[in-house]
Amino acid sequence: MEKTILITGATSGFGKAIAEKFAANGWNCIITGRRKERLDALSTELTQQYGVKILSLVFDVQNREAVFKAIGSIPGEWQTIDVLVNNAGLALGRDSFENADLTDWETMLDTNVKGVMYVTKAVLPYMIKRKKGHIINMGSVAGKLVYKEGNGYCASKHALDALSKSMRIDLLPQRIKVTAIHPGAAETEFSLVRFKGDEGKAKQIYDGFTPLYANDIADVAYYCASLPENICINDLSLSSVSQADGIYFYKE
Ligand code: NDP
Ligand code: 8X3
Repeated sequence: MEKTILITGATSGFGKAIAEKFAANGWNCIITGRRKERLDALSTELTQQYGVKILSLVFDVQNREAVFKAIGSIPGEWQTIDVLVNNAGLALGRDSFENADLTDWETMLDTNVKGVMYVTKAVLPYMIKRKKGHIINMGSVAGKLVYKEGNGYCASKHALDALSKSMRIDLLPQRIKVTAIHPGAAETEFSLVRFKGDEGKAKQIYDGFTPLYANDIADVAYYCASLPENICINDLSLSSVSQADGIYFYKE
């Protein structure tokens, strides 16, 4: 039977790798993000390479109306969403609390927390109708432990951790699985975004150790989504072998 996954933030990093992994295994994918040209390129790649069906939706997860409009307009044959991956997210800045930028804080909370609330609320009616579904939220080590100058980002991922727990409890009667994946440092465009295009600063984050890569996260997400109906991985933390948690690294 055909399966469908909806992935937010599929234009880069984890989201793109997750789309590639699931498409390679025959899943139809609803890919979303703000950068249409990247979604178009990914759609072509996945259709040509794997012969699966792709639906692209361009919207900003911060925009409540846009989220409900885009997801509410998904055609009938696409509404049987088996897996939703709430992956779109970002960090902005790495400054001490008194110097951190208020707009950066707002953007992180609007994207990483409210964005997940909007998208999940919009997708849930499709899952509840079938009493079936799996929500995978992309948390972080920053949602488990607060590190120096992590303020707004750590707060957003801690909030997401609480949201994942809340969804898991409230959705029990609906038979909907909720998995929170908490990766450590992974080399994607994440640090380039965090340091606002400063390539030197972004690269430094991954100096001296082998980080995780987007494919690693895609493999883990695929594993979580491939387990038998009766099993749910609730909470999964992973990191490079050189990272113990959000604070301790072994760099050479
Ligand atoms: P990337 O920057 O490579 O990808 C981020 C994705 O999120 C892009 O596709 C981007 O798409 C999308 N996105 C960001 N803001 C919005 C928005 N407002 N509306 C819609 N889409 C948005 O980073 P990663 O792949 O590394 O990050 C993915 C997730 O994983 C994030 O939630 C991040 O916090 C988390 N994470 C990352 C880790 C890392 O070290 N890389 C570790 C732990 C967690 P577009 O710009 O086209 O809209
Ligand atoms: C991204 C990993 O260590 O920058 O969530 O918070 S970290």
